[in-house]
Amino acid sequence: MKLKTTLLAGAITLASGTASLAADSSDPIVIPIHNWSSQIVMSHVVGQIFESMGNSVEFVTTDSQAVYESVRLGDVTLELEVWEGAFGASFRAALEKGGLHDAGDHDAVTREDWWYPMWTKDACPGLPDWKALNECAHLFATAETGDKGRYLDGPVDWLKHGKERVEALDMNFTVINAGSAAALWAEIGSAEKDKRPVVVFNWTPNFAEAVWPGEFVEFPEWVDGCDKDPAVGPNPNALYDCGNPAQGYLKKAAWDGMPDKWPGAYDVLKKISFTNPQIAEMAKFVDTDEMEPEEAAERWLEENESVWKVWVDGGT
Ligand code: TMO
Repeated sequence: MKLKTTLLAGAITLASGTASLAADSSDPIVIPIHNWSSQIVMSHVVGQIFESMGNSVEFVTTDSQAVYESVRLGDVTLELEVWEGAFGASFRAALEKGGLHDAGDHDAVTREDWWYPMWTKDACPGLPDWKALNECAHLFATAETGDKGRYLDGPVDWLKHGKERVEALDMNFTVINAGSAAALWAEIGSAEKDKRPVVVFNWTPNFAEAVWPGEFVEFPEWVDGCDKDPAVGPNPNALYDCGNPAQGYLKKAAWDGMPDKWPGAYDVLKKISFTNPQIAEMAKFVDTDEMEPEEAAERWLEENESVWKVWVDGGT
């Protein structure tokens, strides 16, 4: 069977004159795992697809910024969720150094920024404008933040530059970093009981949008260079004086050595494209339904064969 496949592959190569269709290496494809649910479930979904093709897969838990250096060096094979807002800068820096490449976009459109559940707007009707938020800062004051408003930002490795933005826009807020994604959901959940105004870091696609209707704060629109050139954005002397991209990309990235070492898996990686609802559902299985990520991935694959099987066998 193996011989026949190889011969057939050889014939196709000769006929088409394209790259070799050699078998994938038996070394494990190394997939990184980070600290938010959709990325963990998606990584297991794709890992299980690769395993179904006969590949071996290894998962490693890594920092979500440092991972681009690891992919560039080939210590990690790929990254499935390159969010423009959080990781665009690290991804671009690694691209410039060389060793990793853009393996295509997901269908999903992403946004990551300051966000509030809708009841917050009852107390601060000028929202979603950031200046209105700033005028309402006292509504968000806590014992911890004194007369400043409290903004609960994401874990530090998501590098949201919340503190820099507060300074650049001269806002009356104190930025606190959550220790985990779960701490963000706990903050919204506890505010829900008495409809206390809160503003926290959030993103889409995510399970949260189905649980708590809400909106992103509208900051000065993102302009390329806002994180590199002080002249860009409303404050001529500061970086990070813009919101994150409101229509951000979600990319896949791969080590440059992947196409040669695992051509079959690489071909599938290139075809993989998840939508906003698919990604939100992956997160929901874990964050709402409390499934283990591996179990959530199995369930997703079972229920979505028509989505992923075409990536593997071309839909035949
Ligand atoms: C990187 N994240 C999706 C959590 O903003």
